[in-house]
Amino acid sequence: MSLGMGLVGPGFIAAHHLDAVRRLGDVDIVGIAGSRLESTTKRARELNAGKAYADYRELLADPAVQVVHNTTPNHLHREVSLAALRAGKHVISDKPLAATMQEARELYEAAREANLAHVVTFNYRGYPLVQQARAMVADKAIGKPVFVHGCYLQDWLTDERAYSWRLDPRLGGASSALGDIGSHWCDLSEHVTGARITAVLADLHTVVPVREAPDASAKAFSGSATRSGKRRKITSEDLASVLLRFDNGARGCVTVGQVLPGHKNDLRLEVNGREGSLAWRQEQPNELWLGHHDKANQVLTRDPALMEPGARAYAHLPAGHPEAWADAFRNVIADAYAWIRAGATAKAKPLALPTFADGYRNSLVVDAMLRSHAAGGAWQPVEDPLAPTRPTRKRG
Ligand code: SOE
Repeated sequence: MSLGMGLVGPGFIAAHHLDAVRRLGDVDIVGIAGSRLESTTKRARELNAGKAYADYRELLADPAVQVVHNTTPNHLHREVSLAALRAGKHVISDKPLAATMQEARELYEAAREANLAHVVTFNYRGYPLVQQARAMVADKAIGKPVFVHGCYLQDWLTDERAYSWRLDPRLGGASSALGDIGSHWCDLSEHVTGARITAVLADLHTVVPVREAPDASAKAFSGSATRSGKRRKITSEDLASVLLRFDNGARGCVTVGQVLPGHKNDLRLEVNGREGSLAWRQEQPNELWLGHHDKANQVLTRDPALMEPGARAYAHLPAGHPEAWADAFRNVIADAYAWIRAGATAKAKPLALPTFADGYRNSLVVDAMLRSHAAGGAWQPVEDPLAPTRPTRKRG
C-alpha cells in the first residue's frame, strides 16, 4: 500500500526529498506547503509535487498525508514538527533538529511519546562506505579508536555578497557553520565510532563580519546573491576549530568553515585505532582508505561483493558504477519509510537511521561548542539533562 507524504518548506533541499521518495516507488506525493500560496503553487508545478497548500496547517489536516517532510528554515522546525506529531503524522525533519537545544529537547520528548517515526536527515550516514566504516569499527577491524579527526569545509559563503538565512540567528539559530554543517560531522563521527563526544574546546570566528544582504532569500551554493546594497552585520561563525574528547577515551578534532575557497562540500572523517586506521571523504565517496602500520595501506573501492553485509544493503550498483550524494540521501529516506512500514517501534528502527534522539544529542554537542567559545575557549562538558542519572555510590 502506498503512503502519502507532504512537504513543508519548498526550498533547496525540498527537491531532493521529493526525488528520494519518487525513487522508492511506493510513496504518493500529496502536496507541498510554503509561506505564500502563489509561490508555492509555482513551485508545486515546477517540482510536479501535487497540491499547493496555503498554510502548513492545511497540509497537516489532510488525511491523505501520513508522513511530513519538514524542510523549513531552522527557526520553523519546532513549530512545524511539533504540530505534525500532534496531528499524528510521521516526521522527517531537516537538520539541525531545531534552532536551539531547548527546542530540540522539546521535539525529542514529543517524538518519544508519540509512537510515530521521527527522523532527522543526517544524510551522510546513508553512504555505503560510511556504513562499511561503521561496521569495521564495530567489528574491531582497526582496534580501539584513539583519534577521530576531520573537517567539513565549504566555500559558498566566501564572497561578502553571498548571503543565507542561516547567518541570521533569528532564522538559523545562534550557530551558523557549526549548526549547518558541523552538525553533520559530529553526527557522523559518533555514528561511525559508536562513541559519544563528552567534552569540547572550541574556537569560533567570523571571517566575513559584514555582508551585503540580498533582495530575496538566497539559496545555499547559489554564489553571490542579487545586489541590494544593504550592509548587514554578521555575528555567527563561518569558521570553527574544535578539540574533542570521546567517551571511549579517544581524542579528536574537527575544523568547520564555509568561507574556504576551493572547498565545495569537503567533509572528511578519519579514525585511527590501535590496530589500523580508516578515512572517508564525501567528495570521493566510493573509496575508503585503510591505513596500516605493518603492511601496505589499502583503498577499498565500493564493491558490494567486498563489503560487510549490513553495509552492502546501502550499495545498489556494482563496483565501478559510482554512487553519490543523491543515492546516500535516498538510502536514509528509504530507511525512514521502512521504519514507518514496520510500525515505527524502537525495535524496528534501522540501525543507520538518525532520529530525533540523535538530533537532540547533536544539538547538545553544538551547544557545548558555543558555550566553550563564549567561555574564552575552555573545555565544556556535553551534558544531557535527559540521560538517566547514575545512582551515586555511598562511600565508606
Ligand atoms: C549548505 O551548507 C548545505 O546545503 C547544508 O545545509 C547541508 O546540510 C549539507 O549537506 C550541504 O551543504
